[in-house]
Formats: sequence, structure tokens, C-alpha cells
Amino acid sequence: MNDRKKSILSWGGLAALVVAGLLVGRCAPSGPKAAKKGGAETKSDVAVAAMKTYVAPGDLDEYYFFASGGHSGQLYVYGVPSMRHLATIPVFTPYPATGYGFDDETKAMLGGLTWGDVHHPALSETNGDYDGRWIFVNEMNGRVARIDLRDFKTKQIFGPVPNVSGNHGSSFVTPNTEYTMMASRFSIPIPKGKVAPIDKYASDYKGVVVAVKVDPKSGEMSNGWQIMTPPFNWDLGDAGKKVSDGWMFWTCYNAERATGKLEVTSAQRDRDYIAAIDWRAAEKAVAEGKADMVGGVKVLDPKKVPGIIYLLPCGKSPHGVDVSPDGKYIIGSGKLQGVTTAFNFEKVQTAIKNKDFSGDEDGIPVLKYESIKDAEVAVGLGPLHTQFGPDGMAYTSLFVDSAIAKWKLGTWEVVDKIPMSYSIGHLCAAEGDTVSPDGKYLVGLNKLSHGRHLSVGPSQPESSQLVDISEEKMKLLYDAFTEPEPHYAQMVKADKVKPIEVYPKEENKNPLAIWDIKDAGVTRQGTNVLAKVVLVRSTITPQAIEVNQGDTVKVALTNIEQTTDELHGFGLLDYNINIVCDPGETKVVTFKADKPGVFPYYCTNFCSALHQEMQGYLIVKPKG
Ligand code: RUQ
Ligand code: CUA
Repeated sequence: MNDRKKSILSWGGLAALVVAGLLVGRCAPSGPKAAKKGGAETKSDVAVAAMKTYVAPGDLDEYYFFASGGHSGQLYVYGVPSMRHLATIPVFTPYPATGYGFDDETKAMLGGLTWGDVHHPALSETNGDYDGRWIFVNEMNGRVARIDLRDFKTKQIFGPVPNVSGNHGSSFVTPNTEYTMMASRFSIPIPKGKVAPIDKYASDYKGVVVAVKVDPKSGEMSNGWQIMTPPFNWDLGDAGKKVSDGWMFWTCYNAERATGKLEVTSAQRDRDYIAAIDWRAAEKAVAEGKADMVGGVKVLDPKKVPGIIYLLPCGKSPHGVDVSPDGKYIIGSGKLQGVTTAFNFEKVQTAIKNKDFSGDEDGIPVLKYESIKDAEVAVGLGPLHTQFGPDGMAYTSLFVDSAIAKWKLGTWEVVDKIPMSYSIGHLCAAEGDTVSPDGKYLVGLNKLSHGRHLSVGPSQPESSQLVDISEEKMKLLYDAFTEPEPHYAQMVKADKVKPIEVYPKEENKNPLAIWDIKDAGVTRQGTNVLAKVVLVRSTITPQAIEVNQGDTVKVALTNIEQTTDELHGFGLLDYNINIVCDPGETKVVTFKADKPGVFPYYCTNFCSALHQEMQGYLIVKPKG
């Protein structure tokens, strides 16, 4: 513990420590001199750690690690245990390196927004295990995207979903990827566009929890249904599994329905809630026509449709909620506490059956805390998120303590702790939220990193620390650094993911694709010009595209290579056009040729010894 925290401790009680600790953790972290090694203390520990993380040249990592990029709008791919950065997948933000957001299709998919705040990646599941097909990611503007792990590309951005404001409680998939779930962090009068004064917040503002339907074959997302809720701030979620399959859980803060300075007004009550949603019952109610159309989607009102949602009282301002691999326990962490609560799913069911309620919130029954909790585990200060191992072990991140606690489900005993540098948020264990976690590796996704790498100025990279969890004691193996802003990540066994090497020619269904240089050329219809372009080592055909100023120019580029990694680009100077085509891929870009002159285009991706020769000219003849 650093001096600052010690002095706060001597001032007063737990609440003061926790609140101050949250502030300290955020604004004035422990200095670089403190706990520099943080786990690997001796020379031999360092040697063992080096051996365990060293992936020799030519060898491959054991796991893919998909980390959210926060408001960078991207998803970062790392290998574990090397922690090497392998790829950046652009999702909600244009990314010039892959030409994402420049061609017609991806530009349309971004829908005019150039950022998104990504928090929680969710790998698709079959029977509660990662199946390596897709990964879904949420972002705060009410959208969720699907990335295909066949080519590591964003294939669909769904939303903004009606009625949702601040899509934080997302993406969480159900055990057979029937749905990817979302929940509103900020309540608003719904449907969107409706206005109500802020002093009517408690009654006229609404939250929603949302089931986005996923097509089991294609992964295509579509509107499912929603449940209207009181104006709580929904936070994190997790789907039930095995015995609790069919249920969905979300934490909330601000059960007070307060407005104004929430850090004070929303922390008045001792308990907030975890919502437990019987999503199969909700699905059935929608099929029976019990939903109303609000904002263009089917919305269930729990007052009119009882039996779909219940509230579990949970410690003040809970953050994470995580369901154990067997589905028996729902772990809810009140971030202003020193304990995390294990709720027993069976007891939740019994309480529902016996109507063991302590009250209701707008018609939603509140279960009795004492009837449904199994244990309050004294994990440490500021518990946020929990991940699981294969042996009944649970790992909880402690923001205020800046540590990870290891504890046992069932005996509720805390068996080990390891410090993190600094201020851990999420954590991610290998397959750690499936029905069969692997153990082995755990990554702490920390909010701060300074003093543990070469300084790069006031804005430091974020720290991700790799921890060995294969033995009784946790051991720090490696410090890695990521771009802001890491939230959650998921780690999947590498052999579950089967990426392709090239886009097979026969799968290219783009009507503008051409595969022979002699089909390349420029055609015109009025002021619309179509240029069909072939990219192949080491020529762009045609070498010149002639148009008139004011023409609408559509350039369709096909990379006809069938060799892996033989990418070609099309960078058009002064027109802000930057396209990259993978082998076998066709991309189309449409623009107005409004500037007269001669504009070189060239290949941006190094492709051969004669890459530099891969160039041409757009000639825009001036008007009149
Ligand atoms: S949150 S540090 Cu956006 Cu997932 Cu917990
Ligand atoms: Cu094609 Cu460089």
C-alpha cells in the first residue's frame, strides 16, 4: 500500500477509504518507485517468467486475446502468452491501414459516425463454449458490431438500436448465441425524440434491456425485443449458463433514480440491483403478442407482463456481474464495498416461486437479499469483475486495492492475492467466462501504467499484465502495453479460430469484380463514370482514368491475387481516397471529381520488388 492510501486509512472508516481510494486510483496513482516488480521478485522468478512467455521465432501463441479499444473504436488482437500485438481490427472508426471506412461499403456501415466507445467483446458460443466463429462488440452510441473470425473483419454494425441511450451493458451473448444482449446506461424518455423535464426523471425517464437476435447460420443481427425498466443506470451483464441457461443478468447503479451529482445522489441507498431476466419467458410473451411497439421495436412492459424480470438487491453501486461456469452462482460486486456477493441461482428460483419479495419497483418484484445470497466474500476493496478457472476458482479484480483476489466457489475462501500496476479494471482468464474455463493465463487490464516503460509523455499507454494461474500462487509473468482505452477482453484457444488465407475467387459475388486485365477500363453513362480496375503484381490497370470535372466516379478495384498476404492498395492523392484490397477481394469507392488536375494513384502496400512502379493517374479535365 502506498503512503497516500495509508494516510487516508488512518483518517477514517471504510467508506471514506473506498471513495477516496477510487479517486486516488484514478487521479494520483502510486508512484513509479512503488512495487516496481509487483510479483516476480527474484532473479529466478524472472527467468521462469521469461521462459513461460517466450514464444520462439517461428512458434505460435497458444491463445488469441481480443481486447476492446474503448473510444478508439477498435478491437486489438494479441497472442498469449507472448502478448505480441498481432492485428488491429477497425470496427467503429475509420482505419487507414486497412482502408476501413474509405470504400462505399464500410463507409455506409459506419453510418456517418467516426467513433464508437467499445467496451465488451463477446465471442460467439455453442453450448456455452467459444466456437471461434464471430466476435461481437458493443459501443456506447447504441450499436453492436459483428466481426467474422474467418477474415477478422467487421461485417455488420447493427443500430443505433431504438430506445437505447448509452449502450454499455453489451455485448453479452447467450450460450448458443441466440442473442447478443444490451442495456441502456443512461435513461431517457422513450421513444427517442420525446422530451420530459429532468425533475420528472424518476417517472418519465426509462431504461431498457434489449435482446438483439442473431441468425444462427450467418450471424446477421436483427431487432429482437426489449423490456422497459425504471430509470436505473444499467451497467454490466452476463448470460446464465447450464442450470441458469435462459436467464440474463445485469447490474445497475442509481436505484435511487437520482439526478444531478450522481457520485453523491446515486450512492444513498445501501443496495442497488441485479436484474434477473427470464429471456425465454420474454421471448414467449413477445410471440404471444404481449409487446407494444415503441420506437419501432417490440417492448414488454413488466407491469403488464409479469414473470419476465426480477430484481436482486446487491451491494451499493455494483459493477460487474459474472455467472460461474456451472451456472449456479451469480457473482455481483458492489464497487464501493470490500466484499463481493455470491447469489445462488437455485435460491433465486425458490424465492421467485414462493413470492419471497421485499417490495417492487414499478411492478418488478424485488427478491429478499437474505433469501438468495450464499456468501459475501471478503475479496478486498473495490471489487469490479470476476473470471473463473477450471477448478472452482474465481478471480476478482480490485480497483481500489489494485490487485487480483483468487478465491474458491463454495468455500468462499480467499486463497491468494497479487498486486497489479496500476488500478485494474477488467480481467480476462483463458476462456474464463465459458462453461469450461482453461485456467493457465489471466490478464489484468489496468487503467494506468506509468513508470513501467519508457515514457512517451503525459498520455501513457495502458497496462495489461499477464499472470500465471496454473499453480496455487498467482505469478506475474509479463507487462504489456496497449492503446487506450482497454475495457474487457476475451481469450480463446488459438486452434478454435480458423482464419482463411485468401478470399477464394468463386466466393466473390461483387457484380463489379473482374478477373482479367483485358476487362479493365473506363465506361461512361452521362456524367457517371465507372472504372473497373485490376490490381495484380505490379501494375494497376488501367494506368490512367480520364474524367471530366463534376463527374461522379465509381472505381471498382479487384485484387486478383490468390496468394496470402499479397495485398494491394489504391491511394489517390488529394482526394482523400485510400483503399486496400486483400487477395481475391473487390472494393468500390464512389466520389465526385470536383478538383481539376492530374492526380497520381499508387499501391500503398508493399507487394513486390516493383511495388514502387505500381501507379497510375486520374486525369480530371477542367469544366468548359
Ligand atoms: S466497464 S472496469 Cu465499461 Cu466493462 Cu468495468
Ligand atoms: Cu501492389 Cu504494392
